[in-house]
Amino acid sequence: MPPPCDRVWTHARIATLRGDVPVIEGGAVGVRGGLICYAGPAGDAPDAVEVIDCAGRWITPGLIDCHTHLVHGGDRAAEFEMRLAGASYEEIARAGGGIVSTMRATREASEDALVASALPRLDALMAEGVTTVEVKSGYGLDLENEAKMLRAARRLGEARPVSVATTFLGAHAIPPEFAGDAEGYVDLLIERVLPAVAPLADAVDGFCEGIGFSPAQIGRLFEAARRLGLPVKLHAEQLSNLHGAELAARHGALSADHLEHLDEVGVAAMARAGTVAVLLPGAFYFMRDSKAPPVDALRRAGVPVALATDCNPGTSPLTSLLLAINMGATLFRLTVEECLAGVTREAARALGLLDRVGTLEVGKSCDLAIWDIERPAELVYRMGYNPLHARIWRGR
Ligand code: DI6
Ligand code: FE
Repeated sequence: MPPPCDRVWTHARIATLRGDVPVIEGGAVGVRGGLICYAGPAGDAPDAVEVIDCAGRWITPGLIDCHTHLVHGGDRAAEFEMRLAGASYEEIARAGGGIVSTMRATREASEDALVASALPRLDALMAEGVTTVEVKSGYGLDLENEAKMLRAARRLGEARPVSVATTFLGAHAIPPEFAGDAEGYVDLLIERVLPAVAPLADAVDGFCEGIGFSPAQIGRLFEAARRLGLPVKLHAEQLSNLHGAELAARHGALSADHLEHLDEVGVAAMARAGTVAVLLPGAFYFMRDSKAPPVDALRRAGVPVALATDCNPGTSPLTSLLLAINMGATLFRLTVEECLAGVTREAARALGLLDRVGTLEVGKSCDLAIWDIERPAELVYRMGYNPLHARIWRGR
């Protein structure tokens, strides 16, 4: 007899997201010490101290939002109005708005204020079953304020029952004090900021774009990150094709994100390196983009595809991962299976956390979303409707 579980959820339909047994009808999930100790047919489930009858509901892994900028000061509603009146994102950025306007608001905010303003956004994600969220810095753009953002991000995980992965995005924009001297700013990041914030960051990211950083600058940053043992990821090919995805793949990146302008060479490089394509349909929608990422080419090459909100004040003020997957299906033509895998298994892979979360398998964290649905397609199909019945993080 196996030792009893702390708790078993039974009479459930289970989308395990495992390749071999994707769905278990009449299934059960058991937890012991916060980890899954059973996922299989209800009839064979071990005894448990507490048994919860799911009455036929679906259980999926807890959702994972693998690309967010949840922590930031202020908002950009006024810029949104300027864009409605015809200004472009790049025009606004070049005129001192854009990322730099959020930088000012973020520098002015205390760490406590950053935590307080991010919590409602986090709560909205969690209300839809999110159990792991990635949070980037990138609106501080100096040592003091990047560290403040990363500390605020880590504190979100103390304030709520959710796992937080932090990413250092110092190379998000060139701060005004380095105007015209991107190289000097990258030197500062490499020599001072990155070594100091490394203990607060789980990965390093950059914005490789005409209005951001060149591939050569990102390459220097990535070398420094890897010397410190930090994995890398990249905002690549969002507005133009600078071959950032290839660069990221060459550095063994966990993911390359956005990818609207990705070409076949970039796809092949990502496939070889096992770099996840993180697609961000909220930004595509909000920016009224017309060029969708090359989903067919990614599929053909076997590149894993994840989906995320990109929650940020400028290009994707989106706090619904369910709406993100609806957009992934409608705007990018992903299948229901791809959408669900994109916010569970592949999102875990994009964070380097697949050994701990993302599928329902013995030994992984017992992070569950329990849904009032008849079939998984409902999670993707509805817009602005939340069928979450219960959310379990580490077994409770
Ligand atoms: N790409 C994005 O979509 C966000 N950052 C990035 O590099 C936009 C961030 C912002 O406009 O505040
Ligand atoms: Fe982003």
